[in-house]
Amino acid sequence: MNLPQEFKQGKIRALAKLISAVENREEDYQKVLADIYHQRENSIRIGFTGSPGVGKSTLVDCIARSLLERNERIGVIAVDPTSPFTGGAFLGDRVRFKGLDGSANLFLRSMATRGSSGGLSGQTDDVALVMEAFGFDKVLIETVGVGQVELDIVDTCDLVVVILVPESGDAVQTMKAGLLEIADVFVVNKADRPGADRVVSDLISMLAVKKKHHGEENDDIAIISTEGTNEKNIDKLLEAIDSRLISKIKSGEMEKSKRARLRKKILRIAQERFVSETSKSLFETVQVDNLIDGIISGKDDPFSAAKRIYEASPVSN
Ligand SMILES: Nc1nc2c(ncn2[C@@H]2O[C@H](COP(=O)(O)OP(=O)(O)OP(=O)(O)O)[C@@H](O)[C@H]2O)c(=O)[nH]1
Ligand SMILES: [Mg+2]
Repeated sequence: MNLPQEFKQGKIRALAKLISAVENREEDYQKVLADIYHQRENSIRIGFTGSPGVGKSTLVDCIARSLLERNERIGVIAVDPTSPFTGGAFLGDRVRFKGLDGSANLFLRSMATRGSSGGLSGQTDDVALVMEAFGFDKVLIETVGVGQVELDIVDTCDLVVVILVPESGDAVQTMKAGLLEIADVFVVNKADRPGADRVVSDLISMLAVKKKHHGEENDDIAIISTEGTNEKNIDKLLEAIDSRLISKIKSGEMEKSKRARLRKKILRIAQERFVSETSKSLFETVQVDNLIDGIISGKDDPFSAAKRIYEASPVSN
């Protein structure tokens, strides 16, 4: 049986293979993605981000279980994981939730985007797409919150959960404006430790300031204290996620951000193609070594050389 057929029948093996093909940018992967693109039905992507060790995996694990109990099918992507999913709960569940027909309600995939040109928004987006086409109701994406990667998660997810811990106190004060912009739900995890209340009240004041400047739009951004390891307040977190999703859909914000993401995605795909094709043809036609000789001997410089290449190329006309 061929791969697309097995994929359509819900075979986990086919899902894993297709994800690998996408990750490795195998030949024709875009054609395969195009074929399955419209098999997705209203699935939702939720991003979980935060500094290393704040409890992202623990919370993703808890949320995944709760969603499974609601009979939702869940895909999980851990991007650049610094530590593996602990506790073994996921592995155990993966077996337990596996149907007799080889289908599964839970599928976990770790992936490395470090160094890849598409970064988080490229590859992860495509892997999530495969999971959605496979039939998962929700795809949970864990990314370590460092720099741009953290902010890129917005381009991949419908909803972003930003996780802090009591020790984040000072960090909240100096929190990048970007992080405040992207959060749909704030979690203060490890609330069993001292300082959680302080972080919560700092967040409340920051959101109030933001509201003053930007109007009412983030009225329903929840701040939830959790204890991941004790599974405490997971129900509250799930409620906050649910209600934020509903309000984003009702207000039209979801539609708007979907369109914005699609715009970026189309551009990125076209750009990738364009850059790879043009550079291939450039290096086939241009005598680069001659140019280098000219630069080294002092007759030419890299800027003028590049300008001439560009002006001689079909795109400049
Ligand atoms: N005290 C306490 N520890 C917790 C809580 N939640 C998670 N932890 C612990 O914090 C450590 C890190 O948890 P992870 O879930 O692996 O954190 P992470 O954010 O996924 O970590 P990275 O993926 O490495 O960035 C583990 O030892 C957890 O058991 C909590 O609510 N309270
Ligand atoms: Mg983790």
